[in-house]
Amino acid sequence: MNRDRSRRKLAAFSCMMALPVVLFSGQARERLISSEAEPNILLIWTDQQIFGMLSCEGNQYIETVNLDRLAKEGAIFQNAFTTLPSCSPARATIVSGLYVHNHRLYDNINPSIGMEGIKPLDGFKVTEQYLSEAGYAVGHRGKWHAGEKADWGAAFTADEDFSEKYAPLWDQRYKKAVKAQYPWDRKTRTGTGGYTMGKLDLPIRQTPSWQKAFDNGKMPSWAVVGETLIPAEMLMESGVIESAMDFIEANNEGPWMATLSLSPPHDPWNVPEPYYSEIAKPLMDQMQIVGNGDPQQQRSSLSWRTGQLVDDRGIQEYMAIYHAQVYMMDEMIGRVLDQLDVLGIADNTLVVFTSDHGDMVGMHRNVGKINNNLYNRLYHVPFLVRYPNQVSAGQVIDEPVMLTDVMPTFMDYAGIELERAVDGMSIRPLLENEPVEWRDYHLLEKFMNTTRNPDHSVKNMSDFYWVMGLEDGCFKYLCPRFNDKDHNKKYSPPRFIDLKNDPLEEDNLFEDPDYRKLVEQYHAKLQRVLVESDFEFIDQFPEDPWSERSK
Ligand SMILES: [Ca+2]
Repeated sequence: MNRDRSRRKLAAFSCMMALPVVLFSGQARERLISSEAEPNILLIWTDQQIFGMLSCEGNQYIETVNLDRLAKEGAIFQNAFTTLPSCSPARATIVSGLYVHNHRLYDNINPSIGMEGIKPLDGFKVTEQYLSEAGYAVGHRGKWHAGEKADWGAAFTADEDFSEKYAPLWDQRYKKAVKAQYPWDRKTRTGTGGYTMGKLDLPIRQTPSWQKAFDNGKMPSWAVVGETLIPAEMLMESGVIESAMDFIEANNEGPWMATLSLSPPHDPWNVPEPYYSEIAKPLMDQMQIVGNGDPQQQRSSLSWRTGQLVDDRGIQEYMAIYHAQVYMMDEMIGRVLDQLDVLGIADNTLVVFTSDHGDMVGMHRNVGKINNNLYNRLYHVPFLVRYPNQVSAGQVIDEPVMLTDVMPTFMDYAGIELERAVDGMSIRPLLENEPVEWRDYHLLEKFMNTTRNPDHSVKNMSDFYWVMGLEDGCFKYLCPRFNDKDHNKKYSPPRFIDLKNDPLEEDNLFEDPDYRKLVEQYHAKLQRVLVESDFEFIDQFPEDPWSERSK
């Protein structure tokens, strides 16, 4: 691939301490007012996919030819981050353009504790609603996980468009068929032939290390690794793909927006044949476990404790299956990209590929995403953009973008004016090499033990705590709110990491006197970013990074 690195004249990640990065000063953007027709918009997201899994991102183990094609014909972003590594908060950010602390869906939806999805209150609007009102046909296929479709009126028309559930209609048909074909014992969750039913009721023949750990009885129900017996064409993802293709064909006249929401490489980690034998199995011997994080730092984290239940081979098995899932998704996504070509609409379709957040993929022997140290691996996601009509091919873009930027970018290209300011910025100037003042950091967020009252205030303040952070590719600072519960302090201490010299984030420099000045600077900058973005708990933000905090 011939990537044009020279176009980015100023490094986005100027290691900070710096003033806000001004890439170029303020020429007008008349050129961006285009007479082109509104583009179709295809948003593709997988669930829990880290940056670096695609071959265009440097992965040596698998060839992801379809997504590589997007990068080759468009732009690849090297520094795209989610702001919070959980499904519902991240997805609400994608569709709203807001930081989690502003859309306030702090954690995964859980109505039983009052954690409800985003709602169209107080002028709060999402991408799909704006586009629908502007005359777009809007279809969402697969898991949404950010709220209830009924709350959003006519923005989504078909029953399976926009639901809390994964893909309701397909899901019912699918589960019925699976249960008929693979009877299993409810109590032991195993079936004849030794398969396990994972969280999604998939019959999965686990790999040897995972079966052994499962038999020991301590494994969380989501932690399943192996080969599914369901053929690829019967997987739910195939249903999502087919349904999206039907939607695109039916609305070929355009403009339309389709969201293709795919679950893998999420747990339960499994692939059917031929992916298991041809991709996953040969990779198991090759997978390298990186990082040997201090157990003291790791033991509060479920993903580390889960990793302790299997041997090294088990970690390799999980990493290999994760790769095979990415490979399988690439093939499925390729069908939709091919359809755009067949229909002759690829040039006028803006395609964005990303993921809601990352996964530890074996780093420090962690399995999954639940780690209190908030490693970059949980935040750094793939981000590809292709729009042949207006975005030149083969670009590699280093500026730090966040999932907050997706929504304002779509609005920019669709020519829609926002009714209310959002935290994200349109990446269009980056894509079209136009002057723009750009940020030089990622904001990192995490909220724990939080539920909301109907007025959106936080319940149970004594258990509630947050971690806010900044990273800029050089250093990373995590600042937790302490409260009177000791365990919070123990679980999520402040962290200061030298990312250039310690990419595995093993050495916490927060207490190191040599870094005192830098910590102060990052602390001040984080405070400024939070003030500017109306952080509602700013009164809990410590004046001094090292002070004891109990508010
Ligand atoms: Ca997720």
